[in-house]
Amino acid sequence: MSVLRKDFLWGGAVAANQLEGAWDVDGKGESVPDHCTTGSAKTPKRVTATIEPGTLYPSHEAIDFYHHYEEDIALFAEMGFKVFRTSINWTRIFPTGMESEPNEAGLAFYDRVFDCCKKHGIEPLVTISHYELPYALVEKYNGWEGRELIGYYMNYCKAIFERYQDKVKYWLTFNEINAGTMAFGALLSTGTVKGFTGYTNEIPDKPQERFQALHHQFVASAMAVKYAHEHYPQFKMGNMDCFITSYPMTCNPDDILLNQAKMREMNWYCSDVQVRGEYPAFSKSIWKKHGVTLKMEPGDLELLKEGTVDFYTFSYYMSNCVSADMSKETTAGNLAGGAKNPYLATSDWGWQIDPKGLRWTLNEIYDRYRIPLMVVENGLGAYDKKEADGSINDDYRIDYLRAHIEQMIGAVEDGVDLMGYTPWGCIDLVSASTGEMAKRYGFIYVEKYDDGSGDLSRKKKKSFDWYKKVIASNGDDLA
Ligand code: BGP
Repeated sequence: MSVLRKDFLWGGAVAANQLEGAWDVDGKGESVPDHCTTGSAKTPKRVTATIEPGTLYPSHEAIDFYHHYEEDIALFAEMGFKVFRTSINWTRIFPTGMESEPNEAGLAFYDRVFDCCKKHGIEPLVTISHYELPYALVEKYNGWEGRELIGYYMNYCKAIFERYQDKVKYWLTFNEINAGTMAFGALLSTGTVKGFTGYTNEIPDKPQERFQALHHQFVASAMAVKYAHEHYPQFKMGNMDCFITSYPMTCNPDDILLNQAKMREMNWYCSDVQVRGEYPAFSKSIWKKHGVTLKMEPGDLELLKEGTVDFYTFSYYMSNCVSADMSKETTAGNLAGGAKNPYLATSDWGWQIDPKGLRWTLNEIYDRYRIPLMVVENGLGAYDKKEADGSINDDYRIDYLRAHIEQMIGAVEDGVDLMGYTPWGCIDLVSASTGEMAKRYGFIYVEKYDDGSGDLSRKKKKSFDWYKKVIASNGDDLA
């Protein structure tokens, strides 16, 4: 008998910019990903100041969910999804982020998407800002470094809360907000890349800007949560962190301390603010280490206290190790890599596969906060191969997901209150880190390739039927 809640939210997750396409349709403005070219596992993406003719920008067409959403949501329903995590593309609603009135055509698109979900009995879980900052805000304010963005974000929140109050109950204020604690986050998350063009691995790291931007995001998040609680008591508001699970490489106390510092900076710094409503005591040491001086306004700290989230969500793909010994072999990872763990295998992109780490992580988070948790991203990015008969036998993906679900169930047995599970990229989409299609996560294959070719047709992979069975049995049948 399943130990999971009867109303466990099984589903899948995507982000608007990675699947919608239609980047300039119906009044949509340009967002940061619209300025990022295709990359690969070996070649980083490039950021361009203007849209260069003849260059491929994967977000421009993506998998054209904009025109295929009915077919796609019907396939999700066929798998038995209870929830669909997607995001709203800010620039569909406010093309530059700075307009005073929302774009009706953009609002109408998400009406259609949410109505379609409802028709199939699927609950939307909406990320308000998922790496989709209006590019105009980067150019004018250096992204979230500008305090003005708090006001623009609130205009956006008010417009979508008002419009979708009867259609959406679950909201996440920012995707992987802790990306701002890492150099990588400057492009997609904080948007502190004004004037930058070139390869994404060349973006200069400016911790002062990142941490200031992050403070503005915390204030904006708290303001949105407070406003939602006051005006729409039916809403459930969540945070979203990219959980970077790390272990000390050895029992050398140097490794232990270093790992503690890393876990604090990358994981707990942001969620302590969003869940507990205050900067943790160790923040000062982080600011000191990076030479950061935060500018705060009167009332900011009170606001953080008043806008704490109702549930905690996170992405989990991999883990890594922390070593004081710089000579250790390193490994890749989403947002952050680390030292290689000799006990773990890696994905084709070098991310270490660690299902037990998910159980450990769920327990750590729940011990710390005691609010409901949800795993809103998890999955295996892989090169899928189409057989001669057209089938895609992604047993490696099934193995990955099965192992993680088993550990998730283990965590529930340990006492964790887990609301749901939405594996990443339930339909193939553009990779956030590399901008490629070749890194596939889906239960549904999409005929779209990195050279821009493909007729965009959809096809069920082997994992499609497997996941359907998992959902139908509420996690009992993982065979
Ligand atoms: C997370 C992002 C997603 C997603 C995922 C997988 O960091 O929230 O947007 O893309 O990682 O990463 P990638 O697409 O780089 O494989």
